[in-house]
Amino acid sequence: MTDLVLAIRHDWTLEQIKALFAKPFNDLLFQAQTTHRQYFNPNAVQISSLLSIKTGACPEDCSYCPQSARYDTGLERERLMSVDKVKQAALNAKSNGASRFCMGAAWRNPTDKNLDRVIEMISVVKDLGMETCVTLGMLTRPQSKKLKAAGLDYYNHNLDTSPEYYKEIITTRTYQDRLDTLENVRVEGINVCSGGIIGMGETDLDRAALLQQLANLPEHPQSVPINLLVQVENTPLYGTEPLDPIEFARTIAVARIIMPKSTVRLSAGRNDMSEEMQALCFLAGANSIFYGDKLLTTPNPDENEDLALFEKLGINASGKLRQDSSETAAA
Ligand code: SAM
Ligand code: DTB
Ligand code: SF4
Repeated sequence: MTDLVLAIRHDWTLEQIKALFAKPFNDLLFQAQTTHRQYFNPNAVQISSLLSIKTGACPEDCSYCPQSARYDTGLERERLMSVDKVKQAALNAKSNGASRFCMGAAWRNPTDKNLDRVIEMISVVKDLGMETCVTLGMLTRPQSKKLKAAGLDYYNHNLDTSPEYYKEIITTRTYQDRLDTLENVRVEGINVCSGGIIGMGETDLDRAALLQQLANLPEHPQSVPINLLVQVENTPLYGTEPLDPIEFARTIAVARIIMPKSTVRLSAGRNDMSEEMQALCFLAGANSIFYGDKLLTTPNPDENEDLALFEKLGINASGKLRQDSSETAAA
C-alpha cells in the first residue's frame, strides 16, 4: 500500500476531513482518483433512472423541495401510480440502458397499505431484471423487513446536510429520525443509499460535517448521492447564492476518499453543470448518475446528451464497475 491509500475507516474526525478539503486541488483530485482506482474501474459509471410514483402534497417542510405542500411551486399533485404505469416506465428506462430503477414518493413515511402497493412495484421491476431502489421517507424496522423480503436492493434516505445546519432546512423531522431510518434499513440487510444536498447556503464546515456523518455510520452507505441543490421557484431556498463548482468537485473528491468502496453518485443538479464540470466530478471519483430527462419533478439532461458525453470521455455505462468482483454496472 502506498501512503496515498486509505483504509476503510469509521472514525474520521472533523479536523481530518477539513484537512482533505483544504488540500491543493490537484493533490486532492490525485488522491481521490488514486483511491478510486483501488476499488473501481475508472472508466465505468453506473446509471439509475428515477420515477416519482407519488408526487407533491407532502406534509414535510424541507425547504429545498418542490413537493412540499407548504410551498406553491405549481406542481401538479398525483396519487400513487398504478403498477402498470410503473412497469411501462421501468421498461422504457431499461431499453434506454438504465441498470437500476429508483422509485420516489412524496411521503413523510409510507402507510402499511401504501407499502404493499410499492412491494408490488418492486416485484414487477425486479422481474424485468433491473435493480430496485425506493425512497419513501421514514421507515420502521418491520417495514424494512417487508421490503427486504420483497427483494428490494437499495433504500434511499438522505441525511441532507450537517446536524448543525439541518434545523435551518427542515423542522418537521429530526436528524435522529433520519439516522434511525438508516439503521432500520441497514440491520435488515438492504443496501443503504444516503447522501445529501449541497449548495443550500451551508458553510464549508457543514459540508465536512455531512461527509463525516456518512463515513462514520456503522457501515458506509453502499451508495452516496451528492446532490447539487436544484433551485425551484417559491421554495424557501430559491435564490440561494450558487455554490462554486470547484467546491462541489472537492466535496465529491472527499466523499470518494473517505468512503472508498461506496458508489458516489453525481446526483441532482447536472442540468446546471457544464460537460467540463461533470468530467471533473468523474475524475474526482463520482461513478454513478441519474439517467433520463427527468429527476423526480425537475429536469435532468437528455439521454442523448449523456451518451455523447460518455462517448467523449470513453466512459462505459455497462462495463464492470468494481475492480474486485465480476459485478457489472448493469448487474
Ligand atoms: N419524501 C421522501 C424523503 O424525503 O425521504 C423521499 C423523496 S425526497 C424527494 C428524496 C430526496 O431528494 C431528498 O431527501 C433530497 O435529498 C432530494 N431532493 C429533493 N428536492 C431536491 C432539490 N430541489 N435539489 C436537490 N435534491 C433534492
Ligand atoms: C437523491 O439523492 N436525489 C434524488 C433521489 N435521491 C430520490 C432526488 C432528486 C430530486 C431533485 C428534485 C426533483 O426532481 O424533484
Ligand atoms: Fe416531502 Fe421528501 Fe420533499 Fe421533504 S424531500 S418535502 S419529505 S417529498
